[in-house]
Amino acid sequence: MIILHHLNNSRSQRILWLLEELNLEYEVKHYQRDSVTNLAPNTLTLMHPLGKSPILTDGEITVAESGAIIEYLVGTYHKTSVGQLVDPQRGCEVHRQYTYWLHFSEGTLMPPLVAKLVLDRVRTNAKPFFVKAIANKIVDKLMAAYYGPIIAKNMDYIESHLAHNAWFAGEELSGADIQMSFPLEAAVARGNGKNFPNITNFVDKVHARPAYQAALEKGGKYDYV
Ligand SMILES: N[C@@H](CCC(=O)N[C@@H](CS)C(=O)NCC(=O)O)C(=O)O
Repeated sequence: MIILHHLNNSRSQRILWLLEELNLEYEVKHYQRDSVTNLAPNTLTLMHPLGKSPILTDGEITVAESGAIIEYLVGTYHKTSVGQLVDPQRGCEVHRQYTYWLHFSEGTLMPPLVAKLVLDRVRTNAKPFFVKAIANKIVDKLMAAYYGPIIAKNMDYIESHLAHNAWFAGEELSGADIQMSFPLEAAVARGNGKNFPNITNFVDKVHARPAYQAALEKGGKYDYV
């Protein structure tokens, strides 16, 4: 039996979506973030030493890392599934695009977004007021000189890719779209969609899919829809 170890409001939501697109039978084990630290509970480390979600178990097999989980599920179950998701075959441009975006999501797009999230928290939580003033100045400098331009460049790049492609690997839905969905829906939910109509359209298209809606029901409250 496939079990998804699912943390609320997390990257794990996209694995639920994939499980639904593949029409697989699975169980969800729910974990709640700490209300103060936002971290995962220690019980997740029983499944994998790093205790980060998503983690998938399939009988004796344990897989961590969203990209690895997507490759595992598509590689193991695509042949027998009845969904619309494609499994691009090696050696063609669609596969190269699939691999590129599968890695781009966590390798290039997420790190500066996570850094921004952490810096925003520093800004919010710095106390007392004179420390806050200094913290704000440092955060502003880091954002202006480094993370801000990187995030803008990444978003522009994605926006122009989606101007010419229905989905990330071309004309059909693939695991690359599953992997790209989380950072893009988080960006749109935080109000960054207005400058990126193609990204907004992608997120809307994802949210309209019956499999995505089914995944939402299984996952519980999710802040990025
Ligand atoms: N690159 C990993 C990142 C995993 C990750 O950082 N997950 C977050 C949820 S979005 C998490 O578990 N955070 C809670 C914590 O770090 O305690 C993946 O794509 O699976």
